[in-house]
Amino acid sequence: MTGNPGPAISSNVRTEEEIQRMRLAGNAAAEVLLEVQPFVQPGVTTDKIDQIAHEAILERNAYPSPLNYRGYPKSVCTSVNEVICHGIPDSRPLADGDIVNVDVTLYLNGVHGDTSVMFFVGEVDEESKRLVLETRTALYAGIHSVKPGEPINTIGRTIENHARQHNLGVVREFIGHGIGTEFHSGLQIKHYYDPYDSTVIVPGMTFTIEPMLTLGSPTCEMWDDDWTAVTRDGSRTAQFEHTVLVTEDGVEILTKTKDGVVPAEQVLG
Ligand code: EYL
Ligand code: CO
Repeated sequence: MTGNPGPAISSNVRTEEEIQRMRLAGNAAAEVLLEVQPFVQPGVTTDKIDQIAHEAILERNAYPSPLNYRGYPKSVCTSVNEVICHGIPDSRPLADGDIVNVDVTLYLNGVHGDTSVMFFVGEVDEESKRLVLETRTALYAGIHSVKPGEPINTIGRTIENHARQHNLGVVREFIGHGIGTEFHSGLQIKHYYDPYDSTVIVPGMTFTIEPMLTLGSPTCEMWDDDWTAVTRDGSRTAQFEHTVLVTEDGVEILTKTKDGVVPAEQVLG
């Protein structure tokens, strides 16, 4: 006996009862994105998108997790073009050719579900489409690399390899996170390869994977509001996010509807 308690992995593992509640929270978050989709059009403000999502969340007897979280003022994040993440909804109307991420996290029956997708606003240029579609493919490659017994850095290695093959940058400053009864629990999910992160993937873990890829340099800059992260070079950036559960032999996406509709797969065809 050494008295060493070993790495704290048990707190990252959910009970079957928590997992069942997380499926319901994930279902609801996915439904909210599908409800927002028809409103994402040229001329619509991101405040309007926030309002639609806020109402859809309350209708499901849930609470929008970001609202008042560390002082965040809105219910969702809306990140347009060069905004990497945590864009705050405002009165600017979306313009033809914009790309926008809508990030929904809700708290239902004691647990959180967190998911985001990109939407095309009107007609989008080919380079932006490529960025968005390859970012989605990178998320799925990362998800499908999840296997119990493997080190958690497999996820970031897979995502970074995909990005490199397509000449896209990977943002390093924002990472996926453990999620459950807390919005952010201990686990860190990097979207690039960290050789020193040898945490082992265990059945029952729940976390987000939410890669942000860039057409130009992935170097970040923060706006004076201290929330909005943008690319320093102003290049466009894209993000998709799912909440996932590690199963005995792989992974289950929690942020899909009861009928198995996955917004990230549906919204862009
Ligand atoms: C709130 C608080 C600075 C969100 C996520 C909203 C943002 C910036 C202070 C993660 C962390 C959403 O959805 C998220 N991850 O997928 N903070 C978040 N805030 C916020
Ligand atoms: Co999120």
